[in-house]
Amino acid sequence: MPADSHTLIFVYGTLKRGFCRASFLADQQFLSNALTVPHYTLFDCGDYPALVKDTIDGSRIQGELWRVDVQGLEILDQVEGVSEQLYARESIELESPVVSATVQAYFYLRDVSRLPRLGVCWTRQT
Ligand code: PCA
Repeated sequence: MPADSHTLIFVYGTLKRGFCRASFLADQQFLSNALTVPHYTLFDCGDYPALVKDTIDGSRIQGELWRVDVQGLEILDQVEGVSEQLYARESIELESPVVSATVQAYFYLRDVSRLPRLGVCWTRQT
């Protein structure tokens, strides 16, 4: 990947503006508020939310769309525990805004069977 390339990231939890990990996006570009297609579910991990794919019983999840550079993406992957397999950064489908490029989000990899389901928008202040 060339050093000047960027990735579109949908954030839905602690990375959103005003929440506890927002500072990790301070040098990146906020594009807009965003809404996924209705194929995802949010679960409550306590201090942060867990997004999983759910094409049967999913919802439209609210979040934000950001344009992140290579260095920023490395930091986000660390913060979100990608190497510990807490989250994996994978493609997500948005309903709005309509973007032709691939958008990625952090999907939760651990067991959600005992976690409470959240609504369509995570708003916990920490
Ligand atoms: N941080 C990432 C994934 C879950 C979380 O709390 C985000 O805001 O998208």
